[in-house]
Amino acid sequence: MENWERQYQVLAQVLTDRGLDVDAIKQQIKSLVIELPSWAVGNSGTRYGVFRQAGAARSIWEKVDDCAKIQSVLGVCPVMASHVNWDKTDDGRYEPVRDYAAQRGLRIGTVHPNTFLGQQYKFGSICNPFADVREATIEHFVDCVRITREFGSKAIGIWLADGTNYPGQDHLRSRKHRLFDGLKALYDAMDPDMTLFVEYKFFEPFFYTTDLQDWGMSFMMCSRLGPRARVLVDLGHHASGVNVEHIVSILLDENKLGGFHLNNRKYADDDLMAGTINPLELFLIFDQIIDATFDPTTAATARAVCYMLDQSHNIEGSLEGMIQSVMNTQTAHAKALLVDRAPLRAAQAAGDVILANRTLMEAYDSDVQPLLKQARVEMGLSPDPIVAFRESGYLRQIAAERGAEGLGALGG
Ligand code: RM4
Ligand code: MN
Ligand code: MN
Repeated sequence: MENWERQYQVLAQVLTDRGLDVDAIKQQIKSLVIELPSWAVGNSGTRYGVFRQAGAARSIWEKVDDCAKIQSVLGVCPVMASHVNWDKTDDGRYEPVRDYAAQRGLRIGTVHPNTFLGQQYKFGSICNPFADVREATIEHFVDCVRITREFGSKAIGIWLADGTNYPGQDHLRSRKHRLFDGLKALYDAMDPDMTLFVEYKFFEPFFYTTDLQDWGMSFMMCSRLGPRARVLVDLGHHASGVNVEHIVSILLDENKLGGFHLNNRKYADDDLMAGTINPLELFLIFDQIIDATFDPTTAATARAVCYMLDQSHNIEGSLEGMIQSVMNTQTAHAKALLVDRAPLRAAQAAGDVILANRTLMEAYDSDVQPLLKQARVEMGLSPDPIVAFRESGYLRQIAAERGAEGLGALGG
């Protein structure tokens, strides 16, 4: 028996003694699906440069292959999120991508329109002062609805790069009206069973104003659009010190939380691996979500939350970076499943600050790795997906097939 198996048995007994249903917890671990972003495989970089990776995906087919490989070691990522401009065939088609993904055991998840690559977007897309740019953007939106259908997906995730750089550059209230009109055009073009995720970000690529700058703006737009519009929280899109789990709790309570772009930040939109810089924050976010699953007024929203990675792997291998991020997310989720909620509520109601905080932190301090390993083994997987990935020799194989340019010390 492996060491972790013994640890699992002890943990399972402790949890059972506490009145928790260990099988139900494992079931929740197994069913937390995380979408893999097609745009995170392959080479990515910063504005200063790109460190090339051996065997980096060169085509949409290779991106699908890489996501399928990641899924084969994780088992909870059968979905690839898409950025429309980068995920089509050379002749501009999407169905072959969907079909190829299906052959590899993947479906296409959230479809992301692109309103930031193009000369026309200098002053924004739907908030642009020029009507022709706004109209062309709406045409792109309508096309994205068609693409979403062709992909067999039911979700569109919109992030707008719209903003201004200088005071006085544009009329801010007019931009707000243009923003709503553009989003409404997209919302109205969607099929009745499609959901729109509206993402916000406080700055970048513009620096004076950003039209969808915070959760309040996103929430306001979604509320006015209707029930199929929900807020998407990208963990890297807040200023330092912002309490993201508090935002999450409010959005859950309003039944307006749609999904996440998982990553981690130290300073700005750093797109680092999820759970690396601030694992406590990720745990506290999941704590809010799990807590909401026990409340009948928020349970459906909490259960329907869509999780995606949105990262940029600059120095770590992109495939290992994605695997590690999913594992870190699973760790935070599993810890949140262990929170002893009845004593926590009792301590809160009694104003016992110390006991309340201790009760929450007890879950955070628990070692959930044996539980995660057991859940993976029950799914027919290796207990450690990074080890399984390394042992598979996949990096060596793609480096040989696709070219070994830039192969580093850890290249496979
Ligand atoms: C943005 C935002 C979007 C992503 C683009 C590439 O900062 O996070 O979700 O699609 O970057
Ligand atoms: Mn994002
Ligand atoms: Mn971002």
